[in-house]
This record gives sequence, structure tokens and C-alpha cells, in this order.
Amino acid sequence: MKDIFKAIEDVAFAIDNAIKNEDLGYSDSENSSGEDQLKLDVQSDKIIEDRFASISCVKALVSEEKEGVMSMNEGGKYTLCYDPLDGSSLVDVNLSVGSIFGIYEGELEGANIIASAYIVYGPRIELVWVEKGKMPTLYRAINGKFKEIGEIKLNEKGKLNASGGTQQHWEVKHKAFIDGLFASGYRLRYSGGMVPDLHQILLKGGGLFSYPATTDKPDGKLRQLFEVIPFALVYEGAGGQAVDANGKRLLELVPSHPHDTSPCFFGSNSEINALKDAYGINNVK
Ligand code: P6P
Repeated sequence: MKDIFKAIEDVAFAIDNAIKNEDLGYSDSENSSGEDQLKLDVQSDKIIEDRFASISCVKALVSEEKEGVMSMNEGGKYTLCYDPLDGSSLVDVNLSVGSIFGIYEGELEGANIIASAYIVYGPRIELVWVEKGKMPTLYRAINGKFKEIGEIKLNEKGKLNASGGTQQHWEVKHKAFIDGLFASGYRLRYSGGMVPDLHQILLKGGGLFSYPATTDKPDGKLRQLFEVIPFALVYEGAGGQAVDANGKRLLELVPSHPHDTSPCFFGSNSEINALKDAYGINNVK
């Protein structure tokens, strides 16, 4: 696992450099979700694939930017599922973006994630690493090296509300719940970048991030293997919760296809329990 962590540190600096110095234009291709690919998406994906190909414990790679599973090392134990540059369309307006990594052992499903990490490319490069059953740890790049800053713990109740998805497509119960949070004093913190939006809630004491089922995206938008499950490990490790629209833990998801999505809610206990009440799912076992 140390080899994987070191590789993530290396790709963090390589992708940050690409963000700051390379072409921001669109490539002539689409990813597996039918989204136009920026040249940066393709380049970030290649940086990760090339760096991880040499790690003997990595059996396979699954990228949000590509279809299927890429076999790497036959004797490897782990499959790395990753989103090389999440929210990349925000780069051309100079907002923070990120990379997300899920490390799985066995079948690709929530129960088999054993570690996850994400990188935030912002005014500073920051990296969060978590292993199953442990608390997440924050690292910050200082003078070209990552320095351990400390463990991340969510408060029982927060103040921030990151409400994703197009409001006109929200279900009535979701709109009533989100409006209720704002009416009780929560502050909107939403950039459209999953990584900085979830990172902010983690570091600023808690709250709620929601990307619900909507009439235009009934299965949500965020991908289970590369985005939702890795962040669920981080949020549960920080003492919060991460559930779907039925109140089921996102760490219990079993995708039928590598690019499956799920409605997702991440947050402090108070906000997630309030969501379960609003959705009438509080007695979910
Ligand atoms: P919306 C970025 O495209 C992304 O995949 C996530 O990073 C982000 O949370 C979400 O989509 C934003 O989607 O529909 O709110 O713009």
C-alpha cells in the first residue's frame, strides 16, 4: 500500500503541473459517460496509468475516462478505480478540481474498498488518505513535498450545505428538505467540483453534501466506483455518514457496471439523520 500512496503523491505534482501549464482545450473524444473530454482529462488519465503500471501490487486499473478494466500486473492484489480529474471543466474558470482514487481488493463493490484517497488542486495541493476502519489523514504539499497535517474528524453537526443537481429537477421532498436547512441558517457552499466541495465540509466542521436522484438523472450523476464509494470511506472514517436515497450505506453499493452512478448524501450525523427523517427512511437496517 505504501507504493500506492507514493504513486499518488507523484501524480499529484505531475497533474498539478499539467493543470497550470498545459492546453485547456477539448479533445475530439468522449469518456464512457458520454461527456466531452478535455485534453487535460486525457493527459491526467495517462499520467496515472503510466505511474501505476509499474506497481507490482496493482492488478488492474479502472478509469472514469475509459471503458472496461485495464489489466496491469497478474500477481497484483488491488484494483485501482480512479477519476483522474474530477470537475475538470472548472479549470478554465480557475476553480479547484481534484483526483479521486478507490483501492479495492476482490470484486469491485463497496464492501471491498480497503483504502481511498483524493487530491485537491487549489491554492495549495492537498491530499487525503484513508484506510478501512481508520480516520482519514490530511497531507499538504509544502516546498514540493507532502507534509502530514493531521487526522480529520467531522463535528456531530455542521453549518455548510452543498446542494447538487439542477434544482428544477429535484423531487419535492428533497427541495423541502434543502430549503429547510437554509431556513435554519445553513450556508450554501457549492462550486460544482465534488472534491473541493466535500473537502470543504470535512475541514470546516461538517454539514451536508447532496447529489440526489433527479427527474433528469434518476440514478444520480456521481459514479459509484470512482467517486461515491471512495468518499464514503473518507466520510465514515471521519465519523460522519454516507448514504443513498434509501438510507443504505454507500459502502454497501454493488455496481453492476463500472460506470454505474448513485444518488449520494455525505455529511455529519445530525444532517444525515435529518435527511433520513425527511425521506422517511430512518428505520433502514
Ligand atoms: P452539477 C463535476 O462535473 C461533477 O462530476 C462533480 O465533480 C460535481 O459534484 C458534479 O458533477 C456537479 O454536477 O449537476 O451540480 O453541475
